[in-house]
Amino acid sequence: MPNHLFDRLFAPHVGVSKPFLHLLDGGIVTYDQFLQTVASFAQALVQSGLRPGDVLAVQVEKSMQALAVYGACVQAGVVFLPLNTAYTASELVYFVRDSGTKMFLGDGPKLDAFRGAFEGLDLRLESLNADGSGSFVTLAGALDTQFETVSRGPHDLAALLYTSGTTGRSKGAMLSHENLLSNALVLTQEWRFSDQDVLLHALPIFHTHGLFVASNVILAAGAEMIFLPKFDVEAMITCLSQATTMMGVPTFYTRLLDEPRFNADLVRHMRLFVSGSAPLLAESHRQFESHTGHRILERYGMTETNMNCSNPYDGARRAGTVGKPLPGVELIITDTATGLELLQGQVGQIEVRGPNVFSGYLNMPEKTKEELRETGFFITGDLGLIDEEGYVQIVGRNKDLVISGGYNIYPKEIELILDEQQAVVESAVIGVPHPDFGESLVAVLVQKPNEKIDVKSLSTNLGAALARFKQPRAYFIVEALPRNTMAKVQKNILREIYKDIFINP
Ligand code: MCA
Ligand code: AMP
Repeated sequence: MPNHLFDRLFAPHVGVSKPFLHLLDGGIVTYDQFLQTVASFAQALVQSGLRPGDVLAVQVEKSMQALAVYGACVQAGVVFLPLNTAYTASELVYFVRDSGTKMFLGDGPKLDAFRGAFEGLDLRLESLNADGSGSFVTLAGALDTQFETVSRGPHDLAALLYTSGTTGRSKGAMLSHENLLSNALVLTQEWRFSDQDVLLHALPIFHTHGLFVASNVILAAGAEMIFLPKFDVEAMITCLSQATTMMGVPTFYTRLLDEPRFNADLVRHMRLFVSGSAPLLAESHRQFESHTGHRILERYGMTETNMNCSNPYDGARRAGTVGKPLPGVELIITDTATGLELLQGQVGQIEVRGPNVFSGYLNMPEKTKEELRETGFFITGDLGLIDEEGYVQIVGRNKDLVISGGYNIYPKEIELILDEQQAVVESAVIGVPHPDFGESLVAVLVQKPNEKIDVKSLSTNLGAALARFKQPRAYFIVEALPRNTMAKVQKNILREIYKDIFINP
């Protein structure tokens, strides 16, 4: 049966004995072994009662098996919903409810802790542990290692990825087989990936970058990955000599630059370093080149659109730019007020259209209409310009978003919780420069008269509700928040006041 994504990315590797994954313990997983695991997992999904179009939510540690769950969903026509391992039970309940998830696959010990929170939901729970064991794997172990692929067309849903929003409510971006496949094929070609490549993979696989950009490109090229459980400088230094390429967020590169053993000799053989998910400072770009002789290739994407732009493989990779729109992707700059297209060189909102662009937010037709025009252009919320040579520069954001170590954080979500805390009148959460994470969170609080904010218990409360990376790293109590004549909080003023607190603590 034809399956748009599976037929091109996975099926060609059935029976192939070439290595696919190199694991940290020295183990190797061949393509054939991986595809057998995928098929047995697809069998297990069916056995668990999932039907094509149903949603499987997955919050597990990175492993070969975790990646195979993604393949199994594609093969069985099940919609894959990966979730950050840092999410708390209360965050998970929202995703599971909103998406109508039929089954939740979680890390064993955590799953036990979540059972109470999930009570009352019509949800099957199975485990997949960091070491590749778990009830789901046991179930699959008794099943066939072949599976009759479920037919899926280009516009069928492949994945649902939640991205936070300016209202504080996360939105489920619906990504089709075509969105994922078109982008994987374009990137493979643009970045010259072949079956000779070995990618050093240290990104998490619950986001677009590590999952679709990295893993799909490797599958499309029939290449290999050194599959690290997480980013760790020591492991990176050990493994770089075996790799030809690496993808990372800017924090990966700044951390490597701080390591004396990371030098030109170590990476002389490397073919390509790709950076994205957050702005790479022009200074880091230059420092990397003078240190290693390599120019990082910076690209720009979003959960809703996959990758939009890339600096060229051949040709000038310009520091401070994200390159040109990828083949098949149209990118325009428009006036934020009128929506009319602006001229080259003018700053406005970035809009994109192409086979990579998602079909909308689940259960949110109004929100979809606001951001996805009838013409097919998606309003990214990023501000930028196109320079005289067609390179795109991102100069800011028209959305209240903070990117910390490559993770997106919408302040509204945190402010809503802070505003409910004892003795808090109101709050403003901002992102300020941070030497490691690029940006980090600061909470500015206004105290109720005659009451005292207890920051310690407030941050404990926040810890129960929000993933660690969304928790502010500094709190300040002020008399009042600065507001403009429209009574809107002037976060730019706050950002200016606190801009040095992590740089010169
Ligand atoms: C971990 N912590 C963080 C972050 N990561 N806090 C803020 N921001 C973060 N990104 C917390 C930990 O829980 C810990 O808290 C403390 O910070 C320090 O942890 P550390 O050990 O230094 O962190 P780590 O485990 O080394 O992780 C840092 C990391 C990781 C390697 C930069 O965050 C990471 O892999 N980021 C990549 C994210 C990514 O893949 N983004 C792509 C999204 P405590 O000390 O209190 O316990 S896709 C996307 O954006 C679009 C589509 C695109 O264009 O790609
Ligand atoms: P996400 O919602 O996690 O998909 O993150 C998408 C956002 O990350 C974009 O809207 C940009 O603001 C930002 N982003 C991704 N790549 C880059 C880049 N190379 N430079 C600047 N910002 C980026």
